Amino acid sequence: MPDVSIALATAPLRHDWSREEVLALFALPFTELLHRAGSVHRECFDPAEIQVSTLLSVKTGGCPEDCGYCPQAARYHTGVDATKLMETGAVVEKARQAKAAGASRFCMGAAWRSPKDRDIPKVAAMIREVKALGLETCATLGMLSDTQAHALKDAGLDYYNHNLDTAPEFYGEIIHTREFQDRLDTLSHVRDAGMKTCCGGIVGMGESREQRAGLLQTLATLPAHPDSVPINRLVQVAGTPLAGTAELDPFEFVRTIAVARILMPKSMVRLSAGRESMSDELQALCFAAGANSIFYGEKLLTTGNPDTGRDLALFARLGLRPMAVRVDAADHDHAGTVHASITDHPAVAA
Ligand code: SAM
Ligand code: DTB
Ligand code: SF4
Repeated sequence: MPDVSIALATAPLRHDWSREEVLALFALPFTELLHRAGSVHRECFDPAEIQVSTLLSVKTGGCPEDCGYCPQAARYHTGVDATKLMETGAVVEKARQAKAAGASRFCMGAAWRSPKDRDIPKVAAMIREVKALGLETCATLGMLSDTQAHALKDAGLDYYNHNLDTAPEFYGEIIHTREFQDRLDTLSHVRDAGMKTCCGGIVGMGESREQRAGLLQTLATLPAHPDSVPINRLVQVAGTPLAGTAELDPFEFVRTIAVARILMPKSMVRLSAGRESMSDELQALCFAAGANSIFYGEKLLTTGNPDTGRDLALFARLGLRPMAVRVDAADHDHAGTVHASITDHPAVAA
């Protein structure tokens, strides 16, 4: 196994990928693409390690936005009831359970267009207490102002998730209540505040390969590669405009993961929403293509995820193990691995 810290210091990062280059990667013979992605993966990471994050919806439903995929938009009849922001104590208890189950990062999600300033102290209290458990903290709360981003950073927030969701030229077919540029602005506030970015998108929304390439090209040409890149496969929820969309070819999904890995070698590429309906074999192909992170726990925000027993059994069958908390970031100083709590999780140590 290569010395990860040396490999991280030497592997080149590019921020100038052209659409043609990205499409040429997509067009490679499948096995050649996997070989290249697997080689890049090995240069930067131990391919047997998977970063494990657990999600909690701290404020569910009732969202004023119109994202065509989302069960939490108030305007669609999806059966998701709107709730208030959870109490801090209840969130911390969920975080404790996630840690005990083997997660190293805890991500708190809210169905907001953007947080109100009065919400920030409440979310800050959650972040402080979750971090005090020894977990990495992540939040996804919608658009952030510069001041809000700094307040969350001061509370100890490590990562902020804000997705581009799709290519700039397809975006207007999916979301009408905020602009693509608004997303770029939030990401810039997050970076300027000194937090790590978690930014990816959704595939299987009826976009073309060119548009999948456009999403990845945009991610890989941001001022800094996102530290985590969630690749979600659309979870089709009855009542949303995208329910009934033709399923994406699973091999095309694997290609998307592989191209993301090649373009952003040092980022955590997360096999995100959509795993519940994937076979173990498809997930294994995604890991072989360079995915090295998952959401872990029975629920995403409002929809299902594989139960932890299935994931731990899959890890065991594939010889994978959870990654320890890392001091890392795609374009930041790579200080190597800080071994924390979970590599020896009893369920996978054998
Ligand atoms: N409201 C905030 C926002 O939109 O940024 C945070 C929560 S929102 C649910 C986070 C992300 O979840 C979205 O950007 C989208 O990428 C993903 N997502 C939502 N519904 C999904 C679905 N049905 N299938 C796949 N991904 C989904
Ligand atoms: C991300 O890219 N995917 C996660 C997380 N970031 C917040 C959310 C997936 C949500 C899937 C639909 C649901 O469970 O409501
Ligand atoms: Fe609201 Fe976020 Fe869902 Fe869009 S993705 S409707 S902003 S919760």
